[in-house]
Amino acid sequence: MNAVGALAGGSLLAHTVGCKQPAASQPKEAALESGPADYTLTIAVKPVELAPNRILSTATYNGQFPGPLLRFQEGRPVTIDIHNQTDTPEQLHWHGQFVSTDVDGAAEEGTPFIPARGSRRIRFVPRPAGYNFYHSHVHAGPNLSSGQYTGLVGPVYIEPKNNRGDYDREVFLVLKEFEPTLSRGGDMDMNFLSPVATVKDLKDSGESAMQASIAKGMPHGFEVGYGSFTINGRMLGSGEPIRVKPGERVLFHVLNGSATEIRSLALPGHNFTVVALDGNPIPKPVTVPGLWLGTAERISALVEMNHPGIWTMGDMANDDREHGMGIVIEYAGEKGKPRWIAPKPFPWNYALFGNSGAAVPQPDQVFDMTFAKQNAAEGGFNRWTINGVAFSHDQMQPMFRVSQGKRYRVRMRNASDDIHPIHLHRHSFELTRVAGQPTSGVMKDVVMVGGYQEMEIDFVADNPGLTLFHCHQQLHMDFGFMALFEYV
Ligand SMILES: [Cu+2]
Repeated sequence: MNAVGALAGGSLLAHTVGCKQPAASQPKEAALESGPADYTLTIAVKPVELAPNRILSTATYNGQFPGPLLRFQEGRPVTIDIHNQTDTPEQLHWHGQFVSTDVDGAAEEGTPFIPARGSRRIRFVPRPAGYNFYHSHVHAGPNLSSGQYTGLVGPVYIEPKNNRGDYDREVFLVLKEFEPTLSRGGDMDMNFLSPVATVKDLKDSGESAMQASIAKGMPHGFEVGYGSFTINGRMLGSGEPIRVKPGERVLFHVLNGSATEIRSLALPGHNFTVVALDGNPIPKPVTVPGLWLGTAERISALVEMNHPGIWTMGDMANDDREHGMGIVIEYAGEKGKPRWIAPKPFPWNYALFGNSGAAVPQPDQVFDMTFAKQNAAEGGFNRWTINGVAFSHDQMQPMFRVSQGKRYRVRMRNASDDIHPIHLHRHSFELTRVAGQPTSGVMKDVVMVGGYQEMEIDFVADNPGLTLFHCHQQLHMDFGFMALFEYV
């Protein structure tokens, strides 16, 4: 396979990326108006082959899923042409990067749309280093052919200026489902987060709201389920295996590109040594038996290939893995069918990756946020609120005010039983308290807040402009779970 980098098992990349390396000596401001772009991304509906005879039609970047792996150099400006060949305006969000509101790709912050049948050229300085991604950031609402339900997701790797790390090769993995459908599904049992402590008043208010809604005869709000599951756009067994040699040290860059789902990943007989979360190096590497990723989270983890065989690396949820969420790891010289062995359940605690009990600077101000669900309140969909307010796309009123240079703490309280992968645009935040447990040193841009739990994160207001804060679960963000910070 003639692929750029090592997007294992995926479709061909090299000839569709349309990139050229910008010369280091290129004048910094010359390229915006004229001349070729460094990269071109074309949004168009195309057929995508998930498995033999399993071909579906969805919006893609450059006719492929995932979109091309874009490798940027930290601090070196890039010019990108984005063409939209669909009939609906698009937003392309540079998730995890410290860019300006003009290019971030969020209409709520004021980024111009890429017009239907139109184009936009943008330029920005990629940073910070690490594994990020780009994706559609439009309001899909009930339309499961829009937003991140489509194939509009692609990986970005921003090379650090120095310190390449100790590994033999890199493999990029994009986890994503297709064929979404609505259901009145019940709650998914998701007991992997640790600590497990819930907060009584959050639980009481969430449960009484739910009971009141059911007593009024309301059904459960809609949930989204999927018909097919893929890693790098191929269902388990349909793509190229990842071919390894004993003793190799492989650095996996894993992205949960799902619109709505939490994913896990395990490789029988192997451990993962996590080195970065959401692209940011953690204080020290930590070895775990498997990975958990909320929507939009990324993990970079080293695996030492020291257990020869043919293995399925896949989601720990049997049903999802059997419907495609996996990829085969094939050691040189080994033969046979891929084997799957479930790992023992293990707790996933973000504080494991941080400095225990270490002090963090006092914030200049604390924002309290309570998240709540109004069951089936909006045309059968759950409506979501922050401090009692559902975000309105008609008004786009900022809810919180910050001043440049100050440090803020967001104390999040989840009065619902769902796990929410909470995302802050254009900034990173530091985890300071996870379900009551103090921590420091873990920098992220998405974090899962457990059902009826609390989480505290700190960020420094260092990138002026409207800043979007939202749950990254598309069904939640589209039905109210958003807020804007404004710099004053
Ligand atoms: Cu959510």
